[in-house]
Amino acid sequence: MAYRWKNDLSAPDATPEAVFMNRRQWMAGMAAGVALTGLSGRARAAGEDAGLEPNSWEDITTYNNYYEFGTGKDDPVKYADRLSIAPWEVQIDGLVDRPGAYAFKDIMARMTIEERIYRFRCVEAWSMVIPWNGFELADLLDMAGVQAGAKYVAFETVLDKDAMPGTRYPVLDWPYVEGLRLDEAMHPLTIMATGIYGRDIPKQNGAPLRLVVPWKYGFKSIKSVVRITLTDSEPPTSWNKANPREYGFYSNVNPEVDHPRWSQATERRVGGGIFSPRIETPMFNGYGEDVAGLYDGMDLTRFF
Ligand SMILES: Nc1nc2c(c(=O)[nH]1)N[C@H]1C(S)=C(S)[C@@H](COP(=O)(O)O)O[C@H]1N2
Ligand SMILES: [Mo]
Repeated sequence: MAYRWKNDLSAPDATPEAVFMNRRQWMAGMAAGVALTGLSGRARAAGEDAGLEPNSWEDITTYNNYYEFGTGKDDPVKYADRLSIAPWEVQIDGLVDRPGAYAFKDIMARMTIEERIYRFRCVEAWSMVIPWNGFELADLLDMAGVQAGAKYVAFETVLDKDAMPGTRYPVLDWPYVEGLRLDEAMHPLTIMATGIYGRDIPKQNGAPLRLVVPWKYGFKSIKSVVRITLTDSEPPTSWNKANPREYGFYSNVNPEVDHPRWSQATERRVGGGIFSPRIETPMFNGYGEDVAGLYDGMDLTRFF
């Protein structure tokens, strides 16, 4: 299957970046002609794309949005350590055959962890490239058994008021909630991330597992998920509830639909330095070839 390349980042004491570079050399070797079943030409090319040069561990783990810990980009790294993540359970319920509280460690034992190097585009018009480790959300949903009537998937973040100083303020209606249409959730690009650079995902990035939907604005990629509910109607989402004029349910990256207060045509790549030129934002964040078909016939200005 396309996109599926196995995670071989297992060397425990190498620095993440060093392990990662070895991996890239290995990928380059593959591109030079060694056959590997299942790795599509497109995925291979993407690994060598200059626009896919990953951000540093430092950038990815110190410049964060996680409003439960505060609205500053450095609040999550300051406070997220207060959150207890072990043991962790994910409640999977609604229109599924096997509802229940699934222990994170049992989920991990059953999922195939892969590496996905994805562009990540925040609605605030900054971006990064992040080498995630994780598994396809479709595999988790299959484990629970999606029933025929399910059309949407709702997600919820943990709410621990003692550990999360930001939740004392009604910036958003806590807990943070998000949602996807079922076909978006089942798409092979949609993952639950559990790692970055081969290490466990840090708390400020949404430990122990968070959604990543690379063709949508970053706020759809909900962190520290404790509940996944299969439903037959479009679930409420936090930013849409807070400001429906500015944040739609779909929130696909779209350079032609500006935010009411700023342009979405270009973005600032984090880590490039303040004088680095802005780069053009591609439709669907560059994943249109894979996902545009999900929206055939839809007016993406209306369903923004
Ligand atoms: N629970 C929760 N999830 C969240 C957020 C949040 O504030 N709370 N912020 C979102 C936004 S706006 C972005 S851009 C990404 C940021 O992910 P990162 O900090 O790992 O880069 O997380 C998203 N998921
Ligand atoms: Mo964001």
